[in-house]
Amino acid sequence: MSSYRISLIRGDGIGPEVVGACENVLLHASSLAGVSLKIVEVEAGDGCLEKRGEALPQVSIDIITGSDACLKGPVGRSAASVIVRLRQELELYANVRPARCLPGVPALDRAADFVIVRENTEDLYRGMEMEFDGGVLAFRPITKRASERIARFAFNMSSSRSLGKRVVCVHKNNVLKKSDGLFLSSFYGVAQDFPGIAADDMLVDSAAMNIVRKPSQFDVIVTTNLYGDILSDEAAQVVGGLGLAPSANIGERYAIFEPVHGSAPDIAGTGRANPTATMLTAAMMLEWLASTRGDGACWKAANLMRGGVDAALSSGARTRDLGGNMSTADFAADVIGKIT
Ligand code: GGG
Repeated sequence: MSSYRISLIRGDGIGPEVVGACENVLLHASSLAGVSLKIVEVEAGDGCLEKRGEALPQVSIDIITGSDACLKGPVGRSAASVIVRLRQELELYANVRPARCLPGVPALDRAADFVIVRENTEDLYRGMEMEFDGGVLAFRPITKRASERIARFAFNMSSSRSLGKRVVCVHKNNVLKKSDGLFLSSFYGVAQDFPGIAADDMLVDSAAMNIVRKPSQFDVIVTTNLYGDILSDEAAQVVGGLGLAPSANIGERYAIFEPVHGSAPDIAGTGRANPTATMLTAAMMLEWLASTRGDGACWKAANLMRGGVDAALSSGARTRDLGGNMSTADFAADVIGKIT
């Protein structure tokens, strides 16, 4: 039986509920597939800040880097001190956010099936802001190295997918001539190495419109950090909502998996949160373990998790965000019942 250490950040707000529900499904599917997971708790986020005076203590980073993968729930007001810092410190340069329809869940376009690949280490998210002349200056670093690295990741992702074989670079180079100009020219440079994949580009405002107008035209979108953050919420809504949207932060050595949604403090503790996004996120984690470790049992566990979610949704199981009345825990129990 293969065995992995999974570091687990439960997060704030609805985090502990969705992560707890997901954990039960993850452990069930993994043990059926012959994968043993040792869960190691990691303190991070608003609760940790209150208790220890820092949102991300060094000991938490050490546990994450000492584990095989990290599963993270949403963090509240300290998100920048936790996930944005982890992305930069661990060089988790690719943020992968798939938008895929799920059985029986209404979507704007059922043919939509695309992935947003967001550069995760640069842009305004470097947090380089300073007071200046009674106002504020914000710096937006964009480098050739990071732009080429994320473009290569996006082309490789497109070549691994069965659909589309098209990568669209999203930018705003008609206004941000130097920064987005460099991102775009780096993209077309890398495109030369992938002659079998169509390379195209789109202004970010036009992309925002086209994701709603005709999402099925997209296979892989590659973009900078802030545009990717915004467009991925829009993409999630196109295929059913934020309660269903998973994501992965991938680097050369480490990877952290988290739902796209935030900590939703308004519904925390009510049992109303949809744990599907976290479950699909855990399935992405198992797939990453499968591909980086060459472990077929992890593929099996990932497929069991996805199959359980699909079967539960197909049979009409629904949390409140999707018009049903199931609680977070009841939905998880339903998914577990479907995994045999
Ligand atoms: N709108 C969804 C949400 O609140 N996501 C959490 C978030 O903003 N995380 C920071 C990030 O993804 O960069």
